[in-house]
Parts: sequence; C-alpha cells; structure tokens
Amino acid sequence: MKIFKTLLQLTLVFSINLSGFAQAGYDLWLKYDLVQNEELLDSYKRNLQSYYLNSNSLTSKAIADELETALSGLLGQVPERTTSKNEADLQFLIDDGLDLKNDGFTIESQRGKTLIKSKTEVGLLYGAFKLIGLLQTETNISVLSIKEESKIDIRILNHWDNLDRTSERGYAGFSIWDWHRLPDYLDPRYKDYARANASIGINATVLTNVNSNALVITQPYLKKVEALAAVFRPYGIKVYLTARFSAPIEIGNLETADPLDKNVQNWWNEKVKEIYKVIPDFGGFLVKANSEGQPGPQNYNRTHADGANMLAKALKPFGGNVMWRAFVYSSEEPVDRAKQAYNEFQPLDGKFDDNVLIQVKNGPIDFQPREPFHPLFGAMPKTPLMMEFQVTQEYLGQATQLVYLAPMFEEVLKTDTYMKGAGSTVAKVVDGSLHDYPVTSIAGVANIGTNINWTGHPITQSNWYAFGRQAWNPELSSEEIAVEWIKKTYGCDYSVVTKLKDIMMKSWEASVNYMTPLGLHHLMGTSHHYGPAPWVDNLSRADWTPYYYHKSDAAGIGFDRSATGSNAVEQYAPELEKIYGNINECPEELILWFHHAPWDFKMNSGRTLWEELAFKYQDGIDQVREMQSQWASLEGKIDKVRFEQVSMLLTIQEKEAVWWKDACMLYFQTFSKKEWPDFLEPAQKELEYYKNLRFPFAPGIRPRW
Ligand code: GCW
Repeated sequence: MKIFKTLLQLTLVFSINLSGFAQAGYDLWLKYDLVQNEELLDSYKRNLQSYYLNSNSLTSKAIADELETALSGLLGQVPERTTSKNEADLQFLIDDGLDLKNDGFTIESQRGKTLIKSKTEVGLLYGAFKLIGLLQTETNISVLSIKEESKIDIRILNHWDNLDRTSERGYAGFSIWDWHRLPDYLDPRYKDYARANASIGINATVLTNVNSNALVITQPYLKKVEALAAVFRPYGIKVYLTARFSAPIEIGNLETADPLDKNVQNWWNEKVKEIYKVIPDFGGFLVKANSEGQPGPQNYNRTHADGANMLAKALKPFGGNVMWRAFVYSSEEPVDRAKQAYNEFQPLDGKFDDNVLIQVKNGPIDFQPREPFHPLFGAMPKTPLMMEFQVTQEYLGQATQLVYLAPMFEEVLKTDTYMKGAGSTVAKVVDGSLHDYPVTSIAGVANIGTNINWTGHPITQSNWYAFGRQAWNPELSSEEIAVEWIKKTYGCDYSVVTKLKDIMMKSWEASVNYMTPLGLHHLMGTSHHYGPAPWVDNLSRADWTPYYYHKSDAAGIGFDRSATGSNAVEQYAPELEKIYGNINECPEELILWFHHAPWDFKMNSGRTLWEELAFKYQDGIDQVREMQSQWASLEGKIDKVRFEQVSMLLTIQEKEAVWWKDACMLYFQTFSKKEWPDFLEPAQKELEYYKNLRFPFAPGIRPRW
C-alpha cells in the first residue's frame, strides 16, 4: 500500500510538472500546487490524512480521484481512503434529511473531523470541490460551517460549435468536440472539461450551435453525443442539443415542419423517444427559431408558443426541457430592433407549457459592451425566463483583450426591474424567487476551444469561472469571484492577488470606454465584429449597420428611444421609463442608448457631450496602460509563459484601444465639426486609413455552408 502511494505521488507530481503544460494554463483554476503558507499546510496535512466515502459509483470515483489528485499536489500527501467512518478525518455522507435543493451541500467541522453532507452524490462532489478550493485559497478549515445550494436549477453552457469543428464567435481555436473520432476516441479534455464545470457548479451543456444542423439528432451523431454524456454524467452534467426546426423536412422526409401538423408532432415525439433510448438523461433542446434566417413556426404562420410547446410535449414524458430563444428581430419590421423581441414575446406570456424556458439575452440588442437589461425580464411573470450571457467576447475584445466580464454580469443581475415594486432585481426574476417559476436556468455562451489554455486569453478563463460562480449564486460579487479565481489559478501571493484583481476589476469599464462609451453600441466591423467601423451604413439591412445605432448628424449622436423617438423606454416599468426617457435623468452610461443628444449637451462633469466622448475614449486607453504597468510589475511572480502571453496581449489591447479612439473620434468629428480636444492624444492616421482596414480571416465568423 505504502509503495503504491509513493508511486502514485510520484506520478502525480511528474504529470503536474510536465514542461510548460500546467504553466500554459491547461489546468485552469484546478491548479494544485503545494500550499505556500506553512502553518496552514501543517494543519491541512494533520486534518486531512484519511477520508471516508461509502460508494463505488462513478461520481464517487470522480470525488476520490479529484481529492487524491488535489491533496497530493496541494499538500504533498495522498489521503488514505478508509472504511471506518468515524475515524476518517474527512467524511462524505449522504443525508436524505437535509433541507437543501439542487445538489446543495454542507461542510461542518465536528470534533476535529470535517463532514461533507448532501442528499446527492453530485452534491458531495460539489462539497469536495468547495473544500479543495478552501485549501487553494489558503483558508483556515478548522472551524467550518458552510451551507450552499443553488437557487437556479439549470446552469448551462451554450457552445456555438458546428459539426465541422468551427465555432461561431469562438476565439480559442476549434471546437473541443472531436465529432469525427467520437464515439470511440475520448479526448482526455472531455473529462477535464467536466471537472472544471463541476468545480463551479455548471450542470448542463448544449453541445451544438444555435444556428443548428439537423444531423446531430441522427443516429450516428446521437451515439457520439452519448459518449460525451457518459463522460459528463458522473460530474452531474446533462447534455442538451440544439434542435433545427426544419429537421422533420431535412432528415425526416416530411414536407412540412408546421408545429400544428399531426405528422410533424408525431415525428418529433418519435425522435425524442429515440434520443432518450440512447441518452436516458438527455436534458432537452435549445432552439433558435425565426431569427437570422433560422426556420421556425412563423414560416407556417404559427407562434413561438406553438413551436415551443410542440417540442415541450414530446420531451415532457422524459423530464426534458425546451429552451426557446427570444433573440428575434425581423428584417421587414420598421420598428426599432431593441423593441422587437418584447413585442413578439410579451403577448405570449402564460402561453407556454411548463417545461419551456424562454432564453433572453441580457440586453435588448446583442451582447454589446454595455446594454440596459432586456425589458422582457420585467414583463413575463407567467413564463420562466432564463438569462443568456455571452462568455465568449464577440463584442468585448474577442481573445486579444483582457476583459473580465463578471462586473457586467453583476450589473445586469443587480438591476431593479421594479416589476413587483423596488427590489425586483433581474437576479430575482431569473432565480425564480420573484415569480415562483417551475424551473429556472441561466446560460453562458462558452468561450472554450482547443487552445491549450482553453480560452485563448489566459485571463479570460476567469469569465468561464465567474459565469459558473454567478450561475450558482447570482448574488456573489464579481470582486469576490476574481479573488477566488486568481488564488486558484495563480496562487495566493499578496501582490499578485491585489494587482491582478485591480486589473480585472477595471478592465470591463475600460473596454466600454475605449469602444462604446456613454451608451453607444454596435459600432463594430461588419460580420467579424472585430474593431471599429462606425461609418458602415449600407448593408443589406439597416439594423446590421453601425450607423443605424449611433445616427450621428450635425445636431448630435445617439438613438432616440424616448417618447419622441422609438419609445422603447415604454417597455420598462414606469419608474425606469421615467428615468431612461428623460435626457436629464438618464444615467450617463446609457445616455446615447436612449437619446439623440446634442454635441453641446452639458454632462455632469461640466464637459460638453463631444468633450465627454473624447474624455471617455482617452480614459479607456489610459486604463489599459495602467493595466499594462500593473501587470509588468508582477514579473517574476507569475510563471514566465503566462506572464509573457498576457504582456503581449496587453500590447495588442493598447493598440486596439488607440485604434478605436482614432477611428471613432475622427469619424464622429465629421459630424460634430468640433475641435479635437487638447487632452485627447492626436490621431495616429487619417480616417481613410481606418476605413480601409480589412480582416477577411478574423476568427469566429459565422461559416457559410
Ligand atoms: O451575437 C449574434 C452573433 C451571431 C449569433 C447570434 C445569436 C449564433 O453575431 O453569430 O448566432 O447573435 O445569438 O443567435
């Protein structure tokens, strides 16, 4: 036994040290290096010599594996698994009497022993990860009294991954799903993916793009899906797939996909049965319908409810759910795009079956650097609304920029909808506490790819981490999450933690400042969305052009969504309508979202709007420079590989910030005819130069088959 243990230790230490691998960030936040604080290390070692886990299920095996790997790295000692419960230092106990939902768990210290309890084995796994996290973050574990449960039932990643392994809006390489070699070849990444997700409480995943391909629900692919589901199952992760609405025609030989047609309904019923035969715990479907060219019920003059309910009825007997997206906007409608989803979905409140969730993006347009919350969150009390955040940074610097998104997610979750009076935050809508939804969920569009560090930019692993943590508990602060992530990923050195936290915490506001300050939005380059192109005004549809969103002219800039304009403000509760709708009361960070403001409009700072724009762009650049110097001061404290990667990426980020400032300010100046303010760095090139930049191979573009 002793020899075996030593061998195991050696193997673990060796694999952890494999050259550069760990350093390059593959381990994510599951980095199990020796605890540096000696006093704590001693106490951990004394208190965690043995453990008791009375099950041989696959989930228990996952717990044991994780615990042994983690403790051998963190403590340099492998705990002994013992069968005598009362003697074990660490005891994993199933307790049916606990009042906890959603795989919740407790951790308590009792007479020198640590007890992790849950009603479920997955809950015990979550408890194990929590305990490991306490060691990683160098927390005293001698007197613990922890109780955790998630209010949100389904915490799900959405992969916009195609069957050819490209990934729409993916900036970290190709899709990690190796469809061609599945089901027989199981990439070790699949298990590491499951570990990482379970460690932050993510319990579901949609494997395929919402712009979907019906082939994924044919037999050969279902077998591949089951192979993945089998890897994820012990980690408590359920698999969902995107359903292409026209699948009955494309793979079922029917002539229609009309949801009220009996043959179509029957086809889906049979298809769902077939899926559950292969994947007995299949989660359900995510559907993008009648949006950006995807087929849907409206092709047959049916409503979104008709479409969603047809699928819901097929899934119901098996406990599956439909996640139906509200991201719709029509090309024909002359109405402000920001209003369209509300107009289509709000009247359908109460018309959906109880296993349908409506998946709503955080804002009414499309994952912009900053948006007001989506008005639907304050308007559908009878329908479970799930939040869709975009973890991949389509509009937020892609994989070249360090932008920590948790403060943005936090801002949205904490905003008051006033739906049932003050305090009706978006978080309370989503977690079901406001309307008592039968099922609750939150989704994040994944930023994961085949890059060795999973996310392309080493620091934006934190966005995956933070999404999971906020999904588990939408009331956690982004700052707290940043500290946890840094300690788990880079260790507990004080200056690393404080400086990196500072960098991360200012990064989102900085990016808003140098890209789309004061409520500007959608100024990005056509199709790839990389870099600025506010001048584009002649695409096939007006609402794909940046010009549509900023509407600059000699009088001013911004989209008038007040009562004098599109009146999108009326979709919010009266308390908000009043504030958003009045240019003098509207929060300045959203002023150009809701108003077309004169160039000379007086801002709170005393500057004119034109000067304030300049000030914000410059401020964003200055913040990035500060991030650079803070990062540079960490040299020697961060491993060389990641230190250099982040330094190089920050150089790119600084250049991109300057490029945004030059392109936007030169272009807006053609309307404002104002002088370039003294405090604004001179432009590096002429406007024409920026207009002529082309990026035909920018990553993440939607493939056109
Ligand atoms: O953000 C936009 C993207 C599309 C995406 C779409 C959506 C998957 O530019 O690439 O398509 O939203 O959310 O459906």
